[in-house]
Formats: sequence, structure tokens, C-alpha cells
Amino acid sequence: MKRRMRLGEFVTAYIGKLGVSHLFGIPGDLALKLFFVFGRKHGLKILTLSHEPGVGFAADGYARATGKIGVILVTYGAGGHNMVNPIAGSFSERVPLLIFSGGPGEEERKLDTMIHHQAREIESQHRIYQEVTCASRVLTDPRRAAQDLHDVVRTIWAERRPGYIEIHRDMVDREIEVPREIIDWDGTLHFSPSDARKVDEAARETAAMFNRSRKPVLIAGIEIHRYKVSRELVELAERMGAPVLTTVLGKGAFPMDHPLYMGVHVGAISPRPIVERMDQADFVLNLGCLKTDMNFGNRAPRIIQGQTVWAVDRRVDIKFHTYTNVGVRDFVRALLRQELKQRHEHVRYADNLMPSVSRDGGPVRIVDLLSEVNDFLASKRHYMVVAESGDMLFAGLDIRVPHEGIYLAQGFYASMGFAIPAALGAQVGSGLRPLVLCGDGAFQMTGPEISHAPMFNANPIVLVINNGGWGIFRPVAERQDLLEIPPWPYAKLAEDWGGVGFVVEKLGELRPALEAAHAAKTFAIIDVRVGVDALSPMSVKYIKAAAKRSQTPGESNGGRAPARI
Ligand SMILES: Cc1ncc(C[n+]2csc(CCOP(=O)(O)OP(=O)(O)O)c2C)c(N)n1
Ligand SMILES: [Mg+2]
Repeated sequence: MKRRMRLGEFVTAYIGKLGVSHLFGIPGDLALKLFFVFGRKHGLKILTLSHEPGVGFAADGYARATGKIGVILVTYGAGGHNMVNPIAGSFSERVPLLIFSGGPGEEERKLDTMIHHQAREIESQHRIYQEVTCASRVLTDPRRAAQDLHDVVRTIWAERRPGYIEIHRDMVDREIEVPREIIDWDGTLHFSPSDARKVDEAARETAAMFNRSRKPVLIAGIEIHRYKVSRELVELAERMGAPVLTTVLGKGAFPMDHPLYMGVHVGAISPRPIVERMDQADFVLNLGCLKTDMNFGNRAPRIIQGQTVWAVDRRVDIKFHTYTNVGVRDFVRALLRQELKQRHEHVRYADNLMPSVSRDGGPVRIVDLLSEVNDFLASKRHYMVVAESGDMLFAGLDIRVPHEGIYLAQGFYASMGFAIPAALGAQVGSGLRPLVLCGDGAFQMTGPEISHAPMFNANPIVLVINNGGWGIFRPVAERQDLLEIPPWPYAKLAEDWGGVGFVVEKLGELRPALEAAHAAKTFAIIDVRVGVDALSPMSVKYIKAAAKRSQTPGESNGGRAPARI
């Protein structure tokens, strides 16, 4: 980096300092210059996909799997607006992304005409992004541009959320001033500091409550992951010797094969042993758990008054008071400095899987499919699992990825189309091979992005759970025909796109297909034909619980209550 640089070159060098290896994008005329500056030799590795939503999910998967910032480039308007949904998902689920958009230059703005790709006003796109980012700037001032970018990136890191930078095409070659502080900066970013006195007092109070309790439980949420405090959490859990649960969104924040891991807590619809253990709890320590409907089985979280500590969003709620300015990372570390009375509870892992007595023959049931996938994963290393929205979002809760494997899903925002592109980005960033659980409907949204996999040596194994439609709504739908989707030749498409394809019609064919996919160097699609009404045990519980709650007699849907999915 130099004191004076062209803006495009500065931005490329700056991203390099962040330790980010890849940039995800699709160019357009208003972003073309920047795209090619980014892509210069010795610049960044550029990954393009077919459609901006795929690009956004891929960058999100990269960020989730690596803990780095995912960087995106889109063109203005058509590209930028196409990208809004994935960014909104990353905003909700606290994924740090940096989005660059091109834009019209000064000369074009003076033409006194509308500029192609424009929606309402030139500034509209920036305004839209202000809703779904934690910081945003249009880089127009050569004296401030470097500092503006640096400010946005520091906020992205501190808040674990996307940030937006617009660079109009005539700015890319403009010379800018780079402050000495940025030239000297080593690329390290910091989380927001906590108030040390409050951290200590909150930790002391929490430790005292824990030490007095007889049946403590620990619940780990997504912030544990995002604030990179998983290792310390394992140490804390071992010091406490108490069972650890994760939330739906936080699945993967605690190793799934750790002896203290009990499973996923989904409020009242958790597996029975988890519900029973939670009922006995006289102290619940929630670390980094967002209070979302999905995390609590669509109910208000049951807070045992006076016996719950909740650390999230930089605050710690204890009994009826709150410590502000306490980040979960500092809180966990402070808890490790306390005297903790170690328990030695024998924890049994619990899920919803009760596979058929005979798992061979017969059509594939989801419960058996999940058991088969778990058996497969138990014997393998270097896999991650990515679960798509729809039935697989709930089904995935019963998947166990051993050996500290990564588990990715949009457990709250739940956008269809996430899994396949996210798996591509996650593999490129982490090197782990993704096993993707994807409904046929979701595959038809972004599944074809898998055709890019050979271009960047990615080889996910995709299980397309083929029930011929948007199956999760079948139990509550008045008209089944409205949920049907066209049959795609998924396995054949895999072959045509440079991968391998399998069709599985009987459960006994699944394991051989998984092993053959495992042995293949290319990506694989396994088209698993399941019954039209096949659903995972978790979805069934979720739908029943939702229906029970919202049932009002005499509704026009014949008493079938809508579930929120
Ligand atoms: C982008 C987006 N559009 C719509 C939805 C609503 N939605 C949730 S699940 C679902 C159907 C899922 O069908 P499929 O992928 O085949 O999974 P299945 O439940 O059949 O296994 C729909 C339309 C959504 N979550 N995201
Ligand atoms: Mg389906």
C-alpha cells in the first residue's frame, strides 16, 4: 500500500490484508472496471455463479465456514437488487459480509436521463441496503474513501453483519489518499470491547448461581460461533460438567460428538429426554442464544424466573437485572476465571430418530434416511453438512456431524436456495467436503449453481429429497395440486454438468450411493425418491404444535390450521 493509490487498487490490497482469498460476484457494465481490477493477476480469486442469489449464499457459506469476511461484487440495480435476499439472511443470522456494488459515474448522472438499472432514484439501492446492513457508504470523496471503507469493515467485524460499499465506475481509477494508519495496519480486526468491571461482576454472580444449583444446563447459541469462542465454551462445559444443548440456529456451536452434548433444544418440541431434563433444570445458562421463534419451537422461551442467565446481544440478563456492554466472548472467558463446582452428570445424546426395525427394502422414510446419513458420517472425516430450508431444515436437527465437523443452515431466516451455493462457498473456503440435504423444490431455486463446482474443484454430495413438491406444506394445504413441482432428472443433470448422478428408490440403495459419491472426485447428486407425504419426525412435531396452537373452529380451511414455516 502507498500514500496515494488508485481506489480500485487500494480496495484490492485492503481485502488482501484481511486475509480473504476469494471474491464472489457477477459483473455488469457499471461494475466491470472494479471486477477486472479485483481479478488482476496476484489479486483475488474470483468465483462467479449464474445468479446473484447464489453468489450471495456462496459468500455467506464462505464466511460461516471460515470465520472470515465474505466479499461480494455486484453490478448496480439489477445485480444489487437481486442480492438483497441473501444479504437480509446474513443480516438476521449475523454473518459478516462486505458487498461492493458498482454505480453510474458523474457524467452519466448529469445526463438528465434515467440510467439503466435505476429503480426509483440513483440513491435507492443504497437506501435499500441500509435496511439490511450494519454500515454502508458511497465512496465519492478521494480524501475519505480509504477511511470510509475501513470504518465499514471494522463495523462489519464488530457487529458480525453485512456492510455495503458503492463505488461508481468513474471512481475506480481515481487517485485517493491512504492514511498512514491504514498503511501500517496489519489486517487485525477486533470485536467491540466490553466493560471489564461489568463482565467480572456478571461472571461472579453467574458462578455463584451455578454453584448453588443442583441440576444446571448450558445452552449454546449462534453468537458462540460468530464470536469465535467455541474452544473456550468446551473448556467451560468441561469445568461445569453439565449437559450442553444447542439452539436450532446455534447447531454446531458445540461439538456434536462431545460426551456432554445432549442435542438440539427446540423448546417444548425437543426430543423427550431433553424436555424432561429441561423440566428438572434449576439453572439455565444461555450463551449467545438469539430469542427467535425458530429457536423455541414457535413459543416464547420458557425462562425459569430467578434461575436463568441469558448472555446475548452484548448484554447479560440475570434474574431481574441486566449488565449492558458485556459481549458473550468476554463473558465466557470471565466465567472460566471463576471457581466452579464441577458436576459429573452422565449425559445421553437425544434426537428424534427411531429407525424402522428393518431398514432395508421398502420406500425410503426420512427417519431412516437420516439414520443412514449419520452412519455414513460416523465413518468419515472432513465432511460438513449443509441443510436447506423446507423439511430438511428440521430433519437436519437430527444429523450428527462428528469430528468437530461444521453444520450450516439458515436456522432462522430460512430462505430456500441457501444450501447448494453456500456449500460451494464453504468448501472453497474451508476445504471440507459438503454433504447437502436439499428438498426438490429448493433444488429448483438454486441447485443448478452446482454446475459451477468443477470450475473451482468443489465436489459437494447433494441429496435431493424428491417428494415431487413443496412437501412441508402438504399436511396443512387445502389444495395439494398447488404444491406440485415438475419432475427434474436430477441424476441425469449431474452427469450432464460434469458430476455423477444416482437414483435411490429403496433405502438399501442409499448407502451404496453415498459410498460411490464419496469415492467420486466430482460433485454428486443423489436423487432420493421418497413418498409424497414423507416428512422428518421434527417437521411433524413442529407442524402439529403450530396447528394445535392456532386452531380456531370453523375456519375456512376445514379446521386445518396454518403452520408458520
Ligand atoms: C425463498 C423462499 N421462498 C419461499 C419459502 C417458503 N417455503 C418454505 S419451505 C417451502 C417448500 C420446500 O419444498 P422442498 O424444497 O421441496 O422441501 P420439502 O419440504 O418438500 O422437503 C417453501 C416454498 C422460503 N422459505 N424461502
Ligand atoms: Mg419437496
